[in-house]
Amino acid sequence: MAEKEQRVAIVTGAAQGIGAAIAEELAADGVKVVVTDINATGATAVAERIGGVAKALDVSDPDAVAAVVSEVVDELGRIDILVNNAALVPLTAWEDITFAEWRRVMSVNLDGIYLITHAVTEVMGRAGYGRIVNIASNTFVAGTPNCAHYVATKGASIGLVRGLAGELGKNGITINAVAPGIIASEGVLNGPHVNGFDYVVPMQAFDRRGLPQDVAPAVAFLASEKAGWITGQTLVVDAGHTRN
Ligand code: NAD
Ligand code: 4PL
Repeated sequence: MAEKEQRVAIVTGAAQGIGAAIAEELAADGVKVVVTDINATGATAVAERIGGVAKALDVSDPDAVAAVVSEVVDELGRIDILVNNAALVPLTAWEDITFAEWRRVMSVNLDGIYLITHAVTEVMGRAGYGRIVNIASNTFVAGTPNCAHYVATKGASIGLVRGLAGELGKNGITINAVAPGIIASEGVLNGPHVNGFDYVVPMQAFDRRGLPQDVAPAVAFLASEKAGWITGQTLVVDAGHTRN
């Protein structure tokens, strides 16, 4: 990577919550952030706040992913960082996980990661440099109930990190996962997972709810120049809720 040129990041699902905090943290580090989300209005608001670029993007749509990645290359010339953050965060008992519900979650949380990672690694491979961070979840460590499909996708995102690190390393690309515990994002605060704090906070080392801003610095570190000797790893960011 040439020195002093502004790095470019794509963050998916960055209109709110953890993704927005990651976009903000990367921008504070001097990175040009492409704020992508299926919610175009929300993405635009975040991009305006942080001096980034907004792109409407449903990560489960193959044509849309291809179009956005090629637009970013045309407009900004490079992609140094990809943060795979977009996900559905459901709370659904196993008996209610129909095949349609299973596929809905797989298509965003897993197919979405495949599609954009496959497109972006081609660009990064040509440059001989890249940083990829998958936002997993400590539900894969804790075995959190009533979201088995979600937990399966988060385990798979860690599996992809482990399975891909060796191949990507040949092209100067690192790929790691960050696994947060329960976080007071807009999605969690406005949904059924909000009840989880009563159970989880007492298991944490720190007696308060985790915030999106508690997760973002770990992501920014793994996306930085300084993390060049770290790949294939998972960093759990959950106030000590789980310990592995
Ligand atoms: P959130 O629901 O607040 O925000 C998710 C964002 O993703 C939204 O802006 C939404 O519009 C977007 N999105 C949904 N479907 C999309 C699609 N098909 N294409 C593009 N964007 C899409 O979620 P959050 O709590 O901030 O979670 C962000 C990430 O962190 C997810 O990967 C989630 O699994 C992970 N995570 C969250 C928690 C938590 O407790 N909040 C804990 C661990 C991991
Ligand atoms: C511990 O990833 O890690 C609720 C919702 N509780 O999405 C998560 C915990 C949730 C989590 C998660």
